[in-house]
Formats: sequence, structure tokens, C-alpha cells
Amino acid sequence: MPMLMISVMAALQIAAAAPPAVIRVNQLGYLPDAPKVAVVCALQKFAAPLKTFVVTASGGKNVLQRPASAAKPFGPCIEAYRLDFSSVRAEGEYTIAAGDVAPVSVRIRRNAYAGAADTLLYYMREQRSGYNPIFKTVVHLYDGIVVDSSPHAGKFVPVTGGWADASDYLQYVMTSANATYVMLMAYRDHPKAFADVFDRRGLPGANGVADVLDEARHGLTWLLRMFPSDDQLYNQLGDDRDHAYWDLPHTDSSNYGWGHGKERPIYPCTGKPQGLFKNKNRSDGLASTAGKYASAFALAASLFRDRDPSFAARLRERAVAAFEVGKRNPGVCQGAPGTAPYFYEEDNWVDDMELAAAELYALTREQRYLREAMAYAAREPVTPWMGADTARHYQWFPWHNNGHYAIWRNAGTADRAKVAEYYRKGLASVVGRADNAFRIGVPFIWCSNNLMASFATQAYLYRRMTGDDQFREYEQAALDWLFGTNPWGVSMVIGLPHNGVFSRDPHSVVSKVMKIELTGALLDGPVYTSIYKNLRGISLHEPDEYAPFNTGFIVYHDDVGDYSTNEPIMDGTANLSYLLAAMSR
Ligand SMILES: [Ca+2]
Ligand SMILES: [Ca+2]
Repeated sequence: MPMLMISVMAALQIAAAAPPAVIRVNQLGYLPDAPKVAVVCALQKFAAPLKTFVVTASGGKNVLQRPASAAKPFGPCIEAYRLDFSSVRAEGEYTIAAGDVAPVSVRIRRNAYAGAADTLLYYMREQRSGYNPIFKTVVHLYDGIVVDSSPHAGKFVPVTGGWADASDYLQYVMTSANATYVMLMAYRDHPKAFADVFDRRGLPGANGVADVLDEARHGLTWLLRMFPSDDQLYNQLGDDRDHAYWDLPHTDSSNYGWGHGKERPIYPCTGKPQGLFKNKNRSDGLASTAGKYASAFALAASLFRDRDPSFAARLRERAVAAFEVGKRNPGVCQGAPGTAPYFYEEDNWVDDMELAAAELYALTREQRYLREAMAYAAREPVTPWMGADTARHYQWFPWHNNGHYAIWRNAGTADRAKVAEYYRKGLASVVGRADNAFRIGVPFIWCSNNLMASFATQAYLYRRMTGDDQFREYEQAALDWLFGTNPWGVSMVIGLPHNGVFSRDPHSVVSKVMKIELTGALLDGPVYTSIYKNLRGISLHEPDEYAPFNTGFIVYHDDVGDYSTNEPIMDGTANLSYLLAAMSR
């Protein structure tokens, strides 16, 4: 009872301190030619409607006065306005004021995103298994032993390396191969966005290689270990028995039957439902994983051709082999559940085979790959979460289909028009749900920030492919959401910008115990209140500083106890690297 009294008192104090309305903006800043919209979120009705807003330059001069445009309420924002200051294009610092609401500062800069994609890599390095430059030791040295129904079951296979998936230490080819692919793609298209200040091991010091390629190579090396021969296509390292201990990566006590901190299980793709305990997944093939191996290897083979010919030759050989494995074994290879009912429930595989075929075409120029890519693309033109209210956990993955863009890069006019139209349909479906104040149409399922980043990336790719900017406002809104134009006013990337408002208490033992900032980490992001309430084992450890903003249909908590909204995610962080590189000038 006393505990309850204290928490009610704390909640009342927070509620009393909450302003009746706030202005939310992108804390990283705006490019001069970008759409620029601040959002007023009112927690209480205004006495009289907000009429105008004013933008003031840092010298005090008014540069814009315009009507505030009333917008549809969203979440806790029972009254909302959009303040469109797109016409302000000169670089500088500005203040936006509207009625009695506290004014906010914004910046307009050509280089607002310079270095942002590289900042994400700080988190990728922190997540490294194998040699880890933060802990300065080898993480998970004994990986691993093959389990499940495989002719290789019980065998030790050396697969140390790669990245921990999130704040637990499980590792998946599904997420790691896509992370690797996106980083490679970001470098291929926007090499100038990346610097060289770290070496291959992730230690400070230039090595003549862009750091994003160093990081991608760390992923590729692990992926090659996880697919050592055509009959050994591995998918996952560890399972949720990992969750029994709240340990640091290099002192992980998890015990899979071979001793604390010893070997971890390697799950192969078997084409059959998997799970060593009560819970089973719905795996029915190998192609979702095989396709991801093939696309990362194929793109890497061309990027490393001149830098390291023997590495590139190995990648090319493995890319072709993985694609053939996928063709012989259509279907999905899902994450293997352990003792809890949660796993990666990927239900699509033609997207992965499409991307693989498109990248193999780019690499080999063999026409059959282009024909196959187009055939796969026609089977799933739109990534199915787009336009939907909900989806299972990672049911439609990757969150956007890079295959359409990979086809477009090398195909003829007719095929180009087809894949551009596929992207347009998906974007239009999301935009059809986005008539709210924040212009957000993604469903708030677990890891909604992934959907936000992917929507913006697909919109950017579509714009680049067609010159059609009909979705530009929504692309920008998704980017702005990630950097603070959201009800909570929180940047969803830790440390970006470094003086911004971002998570100080993420769900991470590394952050909590070592007291280090997980710079560059993208969080899962807000979820439907109903999801938050139904996940197992979540409780806040401290009073919720964002309580006044958690009254609507979605919630976000900056609390170490909330693994549903405040846990950094490796694959989401890597997935954002393309967009931030594209925004860099
Ligand atoms: Ca480097
Ligand atoms: Ca897929």
C-alpha cells in the first residue's frame, strides 16, 4: 500500500509538471530543400484555437508568420496543429513560437545529417561478438554446437563472430544478413557519407577502408562461417535460454547444457517446424535465409572485387550456392523459439529470393537472374504490413523490399516501371492511414521504428527512381518522427543529436552496469498500449517521466524495464544506415 501511495503521488507530480501543449520538431535538423513541419501536440484543449505561428531567425528577425493548420488528433495529442515552415530555406538556427506554447529551436543545415550514418556504427561495434573493441576481449569464444534434426547435430562448428541481435545475445542470420546488406548498399550508393577512423577490429585508427565496410566485413565473415558448405545452412546461434541471466556479453553465464558461458547451440535451417521445447515455429523451407545469404554475398563480391580478390571470389561462390539452395527449398526458415513463445515469425521468402536474384544479376549479368528476380517480385509486389493494422513479430521481413530497387538499378525501362509501381502501391497504402497530425501510417507493432525507417527508405528510393515526390511529406514525417517529431519529443537514436532528448535508460545490461551511452543505437520504438500490456515480464523500474504522453493508443517509456519500446536493436540500427547516408551531403 505505501508503494502504491508513492507511485500515485509521483504520477500526480509529473502530471502537474506537464505543459498543456508542446511543439515537436526534428532535433537533428532539416535540409534546406526538405519539407519542414513542426507539430503542436496539446494534452488539453486550447481555450481558443491556435491561429498563427512565427519563425524567428537567431538575430531576432521574424522570417515567417503563417496560419497554424489544425490536424487530426493522435494518441495523447487531443488537439494538434501542423506548423509548415518549408519556405524557410536559409541555413541557420530558428525559433518557432505558437500562442502560449513554449517556443522551440530548430536548425536548417545542408550538413544536418553529416556523420549520422557513421554514428550508428558505434552501436554496431558495441554489439560485436568475437573480438569486441568496447570490452577489448573476445565475446562468445566457444560458439557453437549444432542442434536439432541435422546430420551435423552434436558437431562443433566454429561460428564465433557477428553481432548480438539486441540486448540479449542471440544471433540470427535473418537480421544479420539484412543488416550487412543494407550497410553495403549504403556504402555503394553513398560512399561519401562514411569516414575511416576505425580499423577492421573496430579499434580507433584509420585502416584505409571506410568504417561501414569494416563493419559489413565483420558481418560477412560470420555469415561465411554460418554457411560453410552447401549442406550446412545455419540460421541461429543461441536461444532464449540466454534470457536466464542479466550478464555482460563477455561474462555471459548462459548454460545450454555444456556449462555456463560455454558452447551455444547452432540451429540449422531444416525446412521443418523447429523448437527444442514446447513452442515450435512454422518453418517450411530454407529460401528466406538462403536468399539473404545470397544477396549480402553477391553485393559484397562486387564491392570487394578490387579490394580483396580472394575474399570476393569466395563471396561470389557462396552467393551462387546459397541462391541454388533457396531455389531447391522454397519456404521460410523462422527463428527457433526456446522456452518463451516469442520468435521471429518471418512468413515471406520471395522478397529475399528476389533481392538475391537481382544482386546476382548485377554481379554476373546472366539474364536468367533478372527473369527470376522479376518473377519473384510479381509474387509479392507490396511488403504485406504496408497498409495493415498489425502483423506478427517480424512477419514481413525485411521491412521494405530492397529487391525492387536492386532490379531497377540494372533493368530495362518496362521492368523499371513495374517495380517502381510496386513501391508506389505500398507507399500509398501506408499514406492512406496517415491523415493524422504526425502523418504516420505505420502500425505500432513491436519494433515500430523499423517500419518507420523502412517506410522512409522506400519513399526515398521511389523518389530517386521516379522523380515523383508525391510521398515526400510522409517520407520526411517518418524521418522527423525518429528524431523527435513524436508525442514524447524523443530522438529514437541514442546520442543523435548528442545534445538532444534521447533514451537515458535503455533496456540494456551494458548500458546499466557499465554506465556507458549506447551511442548510435536505434530503439524498438512505441507500441500499441495493448501490446505493452500483454507482453510478459515488463515492469517499469522508475516513475514514468513521459506519463502524460502515454495516455493514448501507443506508449513509449524511457525505462530499463521496458523491453517492448526501449530496447536497442541491431538490425533496425543497420537498416537506418541507408536513409541517414542518403540524407548526408
Ligand atoms: Ca576503417
Ligand atoms: Ca522475407
